[in-house]
This record gives sequence, C-alpha cells and structure tokens, in this order.
Amino acid sequence: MDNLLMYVDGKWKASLSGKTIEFLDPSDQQPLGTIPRGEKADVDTAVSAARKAFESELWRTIKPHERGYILTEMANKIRLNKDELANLETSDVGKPLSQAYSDVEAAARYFEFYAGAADKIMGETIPIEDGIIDFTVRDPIGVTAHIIPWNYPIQISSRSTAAAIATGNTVVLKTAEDTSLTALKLAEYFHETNLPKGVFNVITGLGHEAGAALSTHPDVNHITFTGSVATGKQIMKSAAENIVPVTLELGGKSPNIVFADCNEEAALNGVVRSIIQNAGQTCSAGSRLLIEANYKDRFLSLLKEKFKKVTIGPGKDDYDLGPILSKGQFDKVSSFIEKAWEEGEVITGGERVNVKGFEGGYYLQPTIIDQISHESDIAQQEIFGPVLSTFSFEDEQKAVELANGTDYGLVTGIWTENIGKAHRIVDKVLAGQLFINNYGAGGGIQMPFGGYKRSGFGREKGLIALKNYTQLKNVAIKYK
Ligand code: TXE
Repeated sequence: MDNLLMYVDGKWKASLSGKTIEFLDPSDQQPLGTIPRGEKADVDTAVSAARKAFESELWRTIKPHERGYILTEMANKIRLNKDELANLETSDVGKPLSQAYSDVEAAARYFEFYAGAADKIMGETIPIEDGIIDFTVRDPIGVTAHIIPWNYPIQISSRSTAAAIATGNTVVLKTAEDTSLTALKLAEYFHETNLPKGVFNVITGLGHEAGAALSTHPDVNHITFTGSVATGKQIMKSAAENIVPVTLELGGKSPNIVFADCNEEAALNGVVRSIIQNAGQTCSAGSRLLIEANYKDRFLSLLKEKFKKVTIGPGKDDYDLGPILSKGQFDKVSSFIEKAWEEGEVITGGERVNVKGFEGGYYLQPTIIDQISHESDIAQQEIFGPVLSTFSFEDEQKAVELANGTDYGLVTGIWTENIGKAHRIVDKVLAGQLFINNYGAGGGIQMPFGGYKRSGFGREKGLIALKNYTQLKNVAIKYK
C-alpha cells in the first residue's frame, strides 16, 4: 500500500484536513494505496505558492534556455525510469504494459519537444509608419491550472505542464482521484532539478472538491481541462466568472470511414486498434465504424474474426485488452450494451470476462454493435469502453453526413486508396484531427490536437499549444 502525499511549494504534504482517498488496482479492484483528499484550503496554499513563484525574481529572470534545460532533464529522468513509470501507469489505469511504455515515451517526448521550444517564443515586428517601431512580446500568462483525467495520466500531465513551464508560467496540477501515481513521480523528478520551488505543484483530491476549488480560484490565470463534457461546462462557467481562458479537450465519438477500395488488412487493424487501445477509454477512440454499403458484410465478418482473437487479461501481462478502470465506468459501458441487445444486434462480444486470479477486475469482451439507429444514445454518446457501433453509407455525401452526425468532432479516420476521395472527405468533415490510411500517426506529439463542436476548443500538443500559455503585448516606439 502506497500512502502518497501531494507536492506543494517544493514540499510533500498531507491534506490539511488529514483526510485521504483510497485508490484501487483496476486489474483486480484491490486497494493500492491512498492519496490526500485535498480541499479548498490545500488548493489555496498551492495557488499562492504558484503565484509567489511566478512573481519571484528567480523565475522571472531565468533564461529561457535554462527553463528548456530543466525540461530536458525531465525527459531524461522519465526515460531512465521508464520501467518503473510504465509499471505504475499499468497498475493505476489497468492498461497493457506495452501501451504504458508508449505513454511514458510520449511523456518524455513532450518534455523534450517543449524544452526545445523554450527559447524560441518570439514576437513579431509590425509595419506602422515611418518613425515608429512596433513589436509584440509573448509574456507568460501566470498561474496555470491543469485538471487531468484518469485515462492517460502521465501523457496528459506532461503535455500541458511542459508547455506551460517552457513559456515561463507556474503550474498547479490536479490529478484524477483514481490515478495519481505517475503525476506525483513527475513532481519527484522536478524536485531533483533546479526548478524553483512553487513552480510545479500537484494537488490530489476529488473533482467537486479540489478540482472545483482550483477551477474557481480567482488567482488562476488559465485552465487546461481534459475530461467529460459535463465537467467541461462547469469549468467554463467558473472561468467565465474570473474571465480566464480555458483549453478544453472533451472527448468524442470518432468515426472510421471505410471504403471498399481500402487496403483491407490495414483498415481492419486500424479499426481494431483504435477501439481496443486502453480498453476504449480514449478520447479519440474510433468508436463508430462507417462502411461503404456494398462492402459491409465482408468487412464486418473479417472484423468479427479479429475481435475474437483479441486477448484479454491484466495489463501487467500485456494482453491486448486490459480491464475497465472502475465499477462506475463498467456500469456505464454495460448500460449501453444492454440497450444494444434491445435496440439492435450485438454481433460479437458484449459479455464480462472472468479472468482467473483477477476476478474483481472489470474485463469486457471487445464488442461490435450493429443494426442500431444513428440517432440512438449508443451512436451519439461517448461509451468509453471497447464497444464499436457500425453503420453503412451508399456514397461520399452520406459518409460525411454520418461522420458529422454527432455533437462531437475530435478525430476521423478515412480508409481508401483513392487519395482524391479522401481529400474530398477531409474538406467536409468537422473534426480536429483527420487520419488517412492510419489512425493516430503513432501519437504525433508535434501535431495540434483538439476538437470541433462539443469536443472542446483550443489545441493541445505541437507548437500551437504554446499560445495557450502566453499573452501578447504590443509595444510601439516613436523614434522620430
Ligand atoms: O470525468 P470528469 P469522469 C469522459 C468519459 C467518461 C466520463 C466520466 O466518457 O466515461 O467522461 O469520467 C475532475 N470541477 N471522459 O467522471 O468528471 C476530476 O476529478 C473541476 C473523457 O472521470 O470530467 C478529474 O480530475 N474538476 C475524457 C477530471 O475532472 C472536476 C477523459 C475529469 O473528470 C470537477 C476522462 C469539477 N466540478 C473522462 N468534477 C477525455 N476527454 O479523454 C470532476 N473534476
């Protein structure tokens, strides 16, 4: 049992109330340890430490490349400790170990990528008139809040905090209550670098307590949130109260559009991977399959065979499909499957799997649902499990209509050997990321990531994310 502490102002702390929360190992639902149940008073301490650090001479005058150097050290430490981190991520989230290793490498890449950007945050010169020099400066924005979900803790904790620190801000990160292990490891590594105390703080606790206290805090200057639409709305409301910008990444109902002229094996594997990765608990999961009508029977029967071959078991043994995080998430996924039995057909999967020695874990067969209406909740709402809903289309226009036919707009996969057709779809699909003949491009930390419509706004990843953490100052000098 690990009894963890929070990291505030360079020190390890219990919650001021002394309260804790137990967290479980998804592989068998046995207790793994406790985290402090941080509340408003703890958040206040963390925000004021972050404010003090932001205004300190030390942080204000640190050279940009020195910030980059600290972030490079973080990347190195993450890689040196990759075995420990991957194992922690697997025991916290339940995901297959090889996927946890990829997440750890992605975390290292975020630090490395934004380390390189730290001394390249530049303004512009703007022509006004003779005798005036006009230029812009990108200033850090201040104390930044990062509210993290449980599905990719190390990756998501790294991507926004690295960008925020590269640009000279300070950070208060709130972990998801189920999964704090690797974010607290990041704090441990930062502690070993020259990062001034108070620049990086980690608060643990419940969403409606610590999370709400952080997102409503009047001294926070920017909020980055990844999670549900419902919580995203609340966060936007509190940001409105304080007039602070938010970056919201709120999940999706992303389609794979498969044409009969696709590279069949690549499309099949892409579709399977996009829905079973992290047991479907991925914002960008390919949870809707849109198949060209005359190809549907063949593609579905091949897909069914692939689904049947998916191995299921605890993440540490690196089966293809690990457990669902928790009872709450499992119940949510199961309720959609129950509806599917009533409203349509479950053509493969749909049952809980009993894994010997891990009977407490919520393992679920990868599931394909067919013959449901595209208007149904199953087709419209984020299920967040290894559950794929299938539909067919006669022509490109119908494919686009279906692809755009939900409130979300995060990712779309297009599978065809006809590049002209793929581009016609790209032109019309409302989604933040499109992939042609692949799904994910290996994670692509350099690519802007974020959604259209209710999938949120603002972009994470890539150089564009640096804009979230800077504000623009324009300076005009009259010299004649
Ligand atoms: O999300 P929440 P939950 C979706 C997915 C999942 C559903 C519910 O469909 O089934 O959301 O998951 C913190 N003020 N996604 O309940 O509540 C919370 O502590 C401030 C998609 O876990 O959005 C956690 O740190 N913070 C998604 C974080 O918000 C609050 C990833 C996310 O929790 C808060 C996760 C409040 N009032 C879930 N309430 C994606 N986009 O990948 C909660 N939190």
